[in-house]
Amino acid sequence: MGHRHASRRQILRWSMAAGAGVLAAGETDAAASARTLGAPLGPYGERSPFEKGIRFTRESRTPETGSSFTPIQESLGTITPSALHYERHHGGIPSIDPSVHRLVIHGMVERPLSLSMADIRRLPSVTRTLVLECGGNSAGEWAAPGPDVQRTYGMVSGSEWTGVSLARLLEEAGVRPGASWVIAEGADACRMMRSIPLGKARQDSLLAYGQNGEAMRPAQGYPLRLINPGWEGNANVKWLQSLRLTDQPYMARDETSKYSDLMPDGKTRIFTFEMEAKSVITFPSGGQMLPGPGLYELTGLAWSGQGLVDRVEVTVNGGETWQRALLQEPRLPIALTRFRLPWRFDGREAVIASRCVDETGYVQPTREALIAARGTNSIYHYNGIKFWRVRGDGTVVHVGA
Ligand SMILES: Nc1nc2c(c(=O)[nH]1)N[C@H]1C(S)=C(S)[C@@H](COP(=O)(O)O)O[C@H]1N2
Ligand SMILES: [Mo]
Repeated sequence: MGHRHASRRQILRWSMAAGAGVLAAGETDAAASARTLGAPLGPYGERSPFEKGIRFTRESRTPETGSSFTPIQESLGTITPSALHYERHHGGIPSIDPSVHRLVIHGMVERPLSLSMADIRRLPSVTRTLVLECGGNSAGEWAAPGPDVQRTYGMVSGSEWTGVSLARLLEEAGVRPGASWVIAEGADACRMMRSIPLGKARQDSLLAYGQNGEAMRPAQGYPLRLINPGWEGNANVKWLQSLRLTDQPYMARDETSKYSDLMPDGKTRIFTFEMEAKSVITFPSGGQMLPGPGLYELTGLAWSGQGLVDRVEVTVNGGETWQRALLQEPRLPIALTRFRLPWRFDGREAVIASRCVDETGYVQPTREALIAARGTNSIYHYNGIKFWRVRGDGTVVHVGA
């Protein structure tokens, strides 16, 4: 699996040959026009009006319940701007005043607690950069590969979360012997609930109030949400108002009829919390267009709910051979990991894909392997390899189109 990386100088030489990057007569005059006085300062930042990337919102029966997808085809680096974080709500976004919000910790505990946001913010804080992915991300791929990366793989985002360790609060409350589950409940209209094994809660669960350097956005769970690193989005209960210690799971809607997988033998897999390794090429990807032959940087995102991305392998010949992509450092466990590979498009059709291998040795499967293992009844937990076809004219479509 030998691989060579084109040097920066080679890339420059290539783009120069194609006519890009060459200073044209008159260009220096154009730069001078920027000397006129610019816009005044503002109290809260906006992006450039030239930037157009937006979330795609899937039609649903009511506008309050639904999903939106991050434009990962335009993402740079590994952090998703809060304004473009994907959203998934089952009962709309509640408006919660943090000065009256409380979190209760009760059930099988020695000392039930009722905490204000001020109480929570006084505790020692923890900050972690993590990926969050809906268990239903890429659901459509089970039936047929979809046309673009935003709608097929866009229910994934990366943020820096700040909050307090749940383990610490559980110590404070004193877990009674025999307790083995924590039932988390949201304050939204549907009172979304999930049962979390006590082991996870004691290991690395966070009660987050910060996202990307400021208070988290209302859509992400303001003022408080549960973050279970590496676990399907649904287990990260937003607008968190209650944690109840029990000796059995609640068997809530979202852990029985939803976010479970009906297997070929008619049995259902439930409580499959951990998201397995996954990756996708975001450039070039479906719907994009390469202006012509030449050297490009092929890039995408990889992640694993089980820890670090160990490597990402890329094929440009439909899976015949694979080569290692460069991984952006620092790599963080359970976080979006950017991969890059210089690639020369020679004007002939190329079928490209990426596959992620995580630190446990788990290899992202092909769609065929996934279907062979899980059948075709599944909706959730799709992490198959995604192939794009770069046509000779530079247009990019999904394989299957
Ligand atoms: N209270 C509450 N928590 C919730 C949900 C919800 O509807 N209500 N949706 C869940 C689902 S299905 C996902 S994928 C994530 C989405 O988080 P995000 O909207 O911040 O991306 O939140 C989870 N937590
Ligand atoms: Mo979800």
